[in-house]
Amino acid sequence: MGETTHPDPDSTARGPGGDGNDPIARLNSLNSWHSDWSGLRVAVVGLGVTGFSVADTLAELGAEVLVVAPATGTDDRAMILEVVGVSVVSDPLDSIPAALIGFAPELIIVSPGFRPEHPVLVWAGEKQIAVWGDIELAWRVRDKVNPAEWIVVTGTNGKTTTVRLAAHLLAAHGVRVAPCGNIGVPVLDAVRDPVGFDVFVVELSSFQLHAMPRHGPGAIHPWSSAVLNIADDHLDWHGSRAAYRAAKATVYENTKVACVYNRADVATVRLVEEADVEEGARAIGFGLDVPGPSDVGIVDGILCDRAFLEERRTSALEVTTVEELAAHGLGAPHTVANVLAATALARSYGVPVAVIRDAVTTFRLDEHRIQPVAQDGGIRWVDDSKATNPHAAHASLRACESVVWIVGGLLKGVDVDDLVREHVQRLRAAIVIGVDRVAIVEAFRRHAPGLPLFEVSTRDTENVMSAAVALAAQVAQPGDTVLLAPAAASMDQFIDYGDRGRRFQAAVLRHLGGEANDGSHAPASPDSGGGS
Ligand code: UMA
Repeated sequence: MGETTHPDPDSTARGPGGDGNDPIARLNSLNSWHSDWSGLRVAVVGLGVTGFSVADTLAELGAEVLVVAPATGTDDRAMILEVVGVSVVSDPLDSIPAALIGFAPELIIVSPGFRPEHPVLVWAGEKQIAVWGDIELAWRVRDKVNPAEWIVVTGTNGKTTTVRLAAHLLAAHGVRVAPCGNIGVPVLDAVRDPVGFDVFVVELSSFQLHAMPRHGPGAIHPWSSAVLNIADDHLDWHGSRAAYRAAKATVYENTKVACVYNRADVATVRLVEEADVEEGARAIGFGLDVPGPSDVGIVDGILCDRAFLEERRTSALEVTTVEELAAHGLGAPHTVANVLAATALARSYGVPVAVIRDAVTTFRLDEHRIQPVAQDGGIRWVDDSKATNPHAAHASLRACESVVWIVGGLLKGVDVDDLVREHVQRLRAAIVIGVDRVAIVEAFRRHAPGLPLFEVSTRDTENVMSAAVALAAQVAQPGDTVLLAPAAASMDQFIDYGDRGRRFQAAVLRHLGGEANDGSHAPASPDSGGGS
């Protein structure tokens, strides 16, 4: 995926644009908004946020577009696209839709959620049809208004915070900046914004990175790039840890100015060392420890830049203090690390430290990211629904002393054993939700056999959180934190992590307002790993 390959002679019988030219050459020539995209037959697979932006863009470019996606039904997206001349075929995509075969696409653009072994992508490989992701298309057409520089960010955790922070710091310096990508705003929407931007700060997921080529006209050349950390996540999608890491590595390729890595995470150091970058690009380390030359870090509670100054061998620039960050809700260690990474990215684009010092005081963290919900009777209720993998849950558990932990969801092939073992001492009780409960309950059975353990077995989205909150309220004691940090994805029972967090918050507020629980829970029996 992500590379242009030789099209099947049958599937290109009509030839690109009907003129019989070499299809590879034509795709390679499509490296500008102003290239000739007319008549190019493109199939767009998936019609979520990404598929819509891709199909709409291609229609505007004059391509012939077919969208294939499951259950487009009453979706407004399909109706809007049909108005602009896009054909939309609703199909479960368990096999190859006849409409797709008949369309004989010259190019397929796939949404990030589709796994490489999806039948449509396997078929494309067999037919040697080129497959791109939306990021590749966005890069090629980035010059619609004016070609913004790209600052790209990936990592297992902290991406969205760091992207928003970096954009906030750049904006404070008067840079016209758009945060986009996996953050929820397709890059193509930013590219087509008539205002035009100087910089895009692009959050890239491992799915998007997997689809990106490292060389050729579709390969991005970022101004700066960052990998914040690498821990196990999405292993079911990628098939292996090595494949997940390899996808993340793509982010550093062809960087022009600064490759930002995490000194505390050796995997990110290795990725920088292995990257092919442009002449003059520098490696910049960030971390909570004392910075060396070419690093940002902390000395005696002061965040320092020792990277972007001439005299970096002998001196450092003071950015802000940990105390100041804590006063503005940014004091958790992983958030400080995100501030340092965002600082490095902003400094690479010339934002002065004085601007950064002021700007961090006006930044607010996203909802559902270690968000305090309520405090009542000495018990804190905290929503970290954004903790969708063990690495993120570890960061929030470590910030609490005594925890009633609401955990579970869709594990995505990731092991929670180490996480449970590491935090068992700080747990008052655990409440396990979601479809993948067995692996979690077994981890508790192994590492915390005496811990009060409850399972919420209801599959009813409306009741999961009220049941979990009612159980937590029964066991929590003054001084405890009731922490929703699922270490798992939300899509088994909720629309997304935001939905999961909102339902948790609503259940907490309802409970504290005195509503009774609905009784759809049960303590785990000894057989299912339950404690007392
Ligand atoms: N679909 C299928 N079969 C599949 C996969 C998807 O039918 O095998 C369907 C989906 O039901 C959906 C459509 O195809 O109707 C497109 O789905 P998609 O999953 O590719 O999602 P988009 O709506 O296009 O959103 C994507 C990102 N989603 C994923 O990567 C799963 C969004 O990231 C991103 O904000 C958006 O593009 C814009 O770039 C979300 C996410 O969960 C927040 N990302 C993961 C993460 O951060 O861990 C990677």
